[in-house]
Amino acid sequence: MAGELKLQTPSRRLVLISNRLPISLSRANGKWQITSSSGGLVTAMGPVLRNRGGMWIGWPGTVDSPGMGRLMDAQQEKFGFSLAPVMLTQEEQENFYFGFSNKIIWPLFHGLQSLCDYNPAYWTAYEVVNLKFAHSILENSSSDDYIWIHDYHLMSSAKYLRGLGMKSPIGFFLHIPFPPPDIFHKLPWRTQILEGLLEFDLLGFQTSRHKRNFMHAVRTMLPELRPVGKGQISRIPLGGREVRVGHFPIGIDYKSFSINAASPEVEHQVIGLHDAFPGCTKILGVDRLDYTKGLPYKLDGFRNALQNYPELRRKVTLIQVVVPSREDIPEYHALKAEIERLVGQINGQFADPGWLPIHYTFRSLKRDELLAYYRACEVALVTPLEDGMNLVAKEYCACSEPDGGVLILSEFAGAAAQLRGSAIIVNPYDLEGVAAAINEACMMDASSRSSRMRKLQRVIKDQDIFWWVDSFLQAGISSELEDYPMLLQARQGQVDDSWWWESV
Ligand code: ADQ
Repeated sequence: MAGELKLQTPSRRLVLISNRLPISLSRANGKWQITSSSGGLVTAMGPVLRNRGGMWIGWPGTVDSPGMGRLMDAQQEKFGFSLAPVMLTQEEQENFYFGFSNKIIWPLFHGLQSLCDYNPAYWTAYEVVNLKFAHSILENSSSDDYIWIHDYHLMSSAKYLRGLGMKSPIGFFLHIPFPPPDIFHKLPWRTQILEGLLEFDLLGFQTSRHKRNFMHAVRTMLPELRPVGKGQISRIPLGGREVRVGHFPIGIDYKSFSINAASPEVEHQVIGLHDAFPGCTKILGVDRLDYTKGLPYKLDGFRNALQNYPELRRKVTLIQVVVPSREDIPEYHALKAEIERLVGQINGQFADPGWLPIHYTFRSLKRDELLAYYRACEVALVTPLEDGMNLVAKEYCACSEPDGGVLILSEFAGAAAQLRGSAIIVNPYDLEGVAAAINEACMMDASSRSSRMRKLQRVIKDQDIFWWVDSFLQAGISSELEDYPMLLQARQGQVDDSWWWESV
């Protein structure tokens, strides 16, 4: 079946749909301000779509719409692909985005059920907005395009696209975990969500664990269906069609990270960081402000390391960067306050003249600055409580010095499935275990460090973002990488994507 599709449509245009466009608009003093959006999806897909051409459909971050069309057109040349805004009202944003997406699906799918607020108004808004997106996709695409919808905000969109008559194949990738059935079953709208997902032609998950959870939900809730296949791709026959279900671990643009991290501009900042923390092993944490990232546990684990291994005192510094995110949600304010309380407490408990245990930063970093942190820090501490993948872990390895940093990684990050052989794997809730891992990382000899890091880099380099896109599209429309010359060029380093990190 996939082969037939390839013959019919060898190089379809890619139409990518996500809740947010890769830029955010806001208005200050009557003037539009345009900034690039942050987050894993933008980092991953920006270069891909730019290299390949096509369209990105999503919300532009504002409810204000006069002149929007002109603004989008003006950005097109800069981006190398077109942007189509889906306008949402303030109320839709409240109930669909802050409500259903971020107060129900986000915590539930990360296994944090106690944080869910099952307000029925949120579900109504979710459906209304998914229908709105379906209309926009239909208006902005043709039957030759490959429609690739991203993430948990848009799980009902295929259902509405089918209702509006769309026949083309539609792919969907879930960037966050899919939970086990006992957690998924808590969702009052579980049947609608599951049936909505089965309207896509290809469903992609980050890991085999998340895929297995989904298949388990299908088997328990829809026992009449008979899925086949247990490998990377399973198939669910459904009347006259089938849904393919696979796991596709998202990668990074390895080459771009490793080349840029070794550039003179970054090197200059790396020297500055080494000078700023003389004689200290620098342990890096970079996390979006989010309760799934496990920041309070991480800080407690670090405190335990200083308590249990006194020889680490004055010899290590935790550089913790927290990137502002979802600041309009009250839980995130409380989390920020909790993090700052813990940082103050630990610094108060252990600081000595000339040594501060935790160097805490709460802001978005410029790209060079982020790369310099990745490059300069001898250890990375990545301990989410649950995470679809976690790109920071991969970016850290790509930027690491050739003689190697050490990655400490939560077993609940999707990245652990690929990196467990050479990272130090921890249970983020196990504070003694995290402390022991910090000690192990700081004490590791140079040859183990570099051999582990070389292995990590090999996996991340082989399974990079282009490999990921290619794997997904091959499964979706059976296209070869050669069908997409720009992708090939990007892999060969012929396309410059440094633009991506600059504010536009
Ligand atoms: P996130 O949870 O947003 O996304 P994550 O994997 O943690 O993504 O990556 C964060 C991204 O933000 C990284 O690419 C990083 O470079 C970038 N970033 C970090 N600091 C920044 C800064 N100061 N300014 C701008 N950007 C910064 C979701 C899922 C993840 C999954 C990704 C991709 O929750 O599990 O890995 O999608 O699928």
